[in-house]
Amino acid sequence: MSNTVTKPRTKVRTQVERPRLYKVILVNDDFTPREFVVMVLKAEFRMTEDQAHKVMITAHKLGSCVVAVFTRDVAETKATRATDAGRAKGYPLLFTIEPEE
Ligand code: TYC
Repeated sequence: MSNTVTKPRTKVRTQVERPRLYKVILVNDDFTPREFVVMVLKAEFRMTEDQAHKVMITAHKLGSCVVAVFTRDVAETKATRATDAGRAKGYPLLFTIEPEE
C-alpha cells in the first residue's frame, strides 16, 4: 500500500562506558616504620589490621603492592592523603596510581 506508514526500526542508544579504574600502589622504602605503614593503610583504605599487614609485607618484600582500585579522582585523593600522612612525620612513604589495563 502506498499510504502505509512504517515506523523507523532503528533506536538511538547513548553509549555509556564504565569509568577507567586506577590502582593505588604502595611503594617500599627503607625508612618508614612498618607499624606506621599499617596505620596509614587502615586509616585511609579502611583495611583491617590483617589486610594492612599483608599489603605492607608484600610491598616490603617485592618493592610494591596494589592496595586497591578506584575511579581516578578517588585513587588520586587517597594516594595523596596517604603520602602526605607519611610526609607529615618526615617519612618518604609513597603511594602512586596507575591505570588498569
Ligand atoms: N621497608 C620498611 C621497613 O623495613 C617498611 C615499609 C614497608 C615501608 C612497605 C614502606 O611501602 C612500604 N621499615
